[in-house]
Amino acid sequence: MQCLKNLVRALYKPKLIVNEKRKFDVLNVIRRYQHESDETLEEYEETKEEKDIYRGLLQEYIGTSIIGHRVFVIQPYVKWGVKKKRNTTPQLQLSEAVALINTLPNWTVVGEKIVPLLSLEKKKLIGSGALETIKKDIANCSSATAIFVSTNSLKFIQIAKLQEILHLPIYDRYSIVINIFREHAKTTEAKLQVALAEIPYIKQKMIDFTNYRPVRINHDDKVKEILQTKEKKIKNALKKLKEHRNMIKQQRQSYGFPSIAVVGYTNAGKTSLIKALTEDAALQPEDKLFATLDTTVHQGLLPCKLKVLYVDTIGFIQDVPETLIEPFVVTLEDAISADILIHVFDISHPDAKAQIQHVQKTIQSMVDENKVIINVANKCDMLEKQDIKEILPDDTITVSAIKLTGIDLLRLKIEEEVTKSPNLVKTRIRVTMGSTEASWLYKETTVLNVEPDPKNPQYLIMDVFMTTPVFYKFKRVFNV
Ligand SMILES: Nc1nc2c(ncn2[C@@H]2O[C@H](COP(=O)(O)OP(=O)(O)OP(=O)(O)O)[C@@H](O)[C@H]2O)c(=O)[nH]1
Ligand SMILES: [Mg+2]
Repeated sequence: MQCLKNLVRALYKPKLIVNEKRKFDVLNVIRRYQHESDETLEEYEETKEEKDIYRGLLQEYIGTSIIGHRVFVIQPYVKWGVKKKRNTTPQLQLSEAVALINTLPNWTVVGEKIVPLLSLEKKKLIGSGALETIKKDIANCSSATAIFVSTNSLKFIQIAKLQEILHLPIYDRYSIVINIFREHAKTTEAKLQVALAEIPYIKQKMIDFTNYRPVRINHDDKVKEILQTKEKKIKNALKKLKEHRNMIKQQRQSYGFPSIAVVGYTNAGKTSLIKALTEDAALQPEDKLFATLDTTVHQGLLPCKLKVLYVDTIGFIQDVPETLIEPFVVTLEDAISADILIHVFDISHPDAKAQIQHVQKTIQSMVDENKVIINVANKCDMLEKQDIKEILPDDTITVSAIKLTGIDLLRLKIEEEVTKSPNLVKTRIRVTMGSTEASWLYKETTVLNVEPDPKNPQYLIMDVFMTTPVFYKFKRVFNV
């Protein structure tokens, strides 16, 4: 991925000497970046017939979350062989499956079962004996209305067979996560991304269905065409949003804020950490998976008075097909092109190791190897000191975003990394007191310290931070 180190990042001045006009402009840029999707809403057109047909497809293949369900959760796992997961346990996977269901309003878990399998490919997925037991378990639990098989994505034939035997609607991780996304998508961009993630699932299920019952193919060309067209329209609408976002991004960079993207597993505390770092009371962390779907930007101040932007991002999760997260990856890649990454993880989570590894593996392919990544172990307030164990990656900073433990240390670490950037100039400049040079430096750079020149009090010695392009601009403008 393109490294952005060579991009212009002009620095900003300290709080005491903020230029009011510019302050307004900068805040405006940030605000627009945060709400860009709403402002540039260009809904694609759809006829009533197209909408109705699509709604029917959604209902048929993904199901709806509105009325809620009483769910029996089945956690299958591969007992041995290459497909066996080695960095987690079926029990931990089941806990995540239950958390996914609990994230949906009006959905509750009424029963759960871990099922060992030899493979996830069988037509019925689960052997007849185990299915009989599950049938009894379901009958014994208080009136389940749906079954969640917590595996990546089931084939249509598997869904059909399980449905036939268990007489309840079947959901897989893809369809559950889509329902959560739909529930949490607030901006147009997030809504479009969710819609784009639905289509491959519906298409795949339609193909599976055709293969399953070749004689009864009833997916006419019209339905296929509607899906194709919808996909194209969504992609176009997203492209327009992306162009707009790029424009905002360039504006943001021309204001010269170093940016720090906060990434991590869902529910690790990304939003809480940004809230702690920026003291932005408006941020609302939630105990939900995928509470944040949109990339938002928040301004913070480092101890040296340098302003930085923290970028909040969508969380990662294991065991979901790539097509599900693909529409979000574009935005994520955009976000993590920030100058620095913070990888935050929930150190108190029993599955922390697998979660850390999953995030590391995913971001590895998105960033270049020189990217500075600060590892942050969050929720240390939930653990005894001696429990903070050997799973921590090197140089991890341990914090509690809620209790604010370690936050000052983290700010210093961020400052250390940001100021190391080859694109930043920290220098001492001697200017005449009250001169245009002095005002220019106040306006265009971060002034760290000012004192009268001991040799000649008519002069000021200014310690300033600025980006290389701003430094050259200063030289050019004042011919020094
Ligand atoms: N005890 C404790 N809880 C925390 C801490 N940080 C965050 N939490 C809680 O963890 C939950 C998730 O926090 P968020 O900040 O929303 O997590 P996130 O990573 O942004 O989650 P998504 O946006 O859903 O991916 C919330 O209930 C927070 O209150 C912490 O340091 N200690
Ligand atoms: Mg969040």
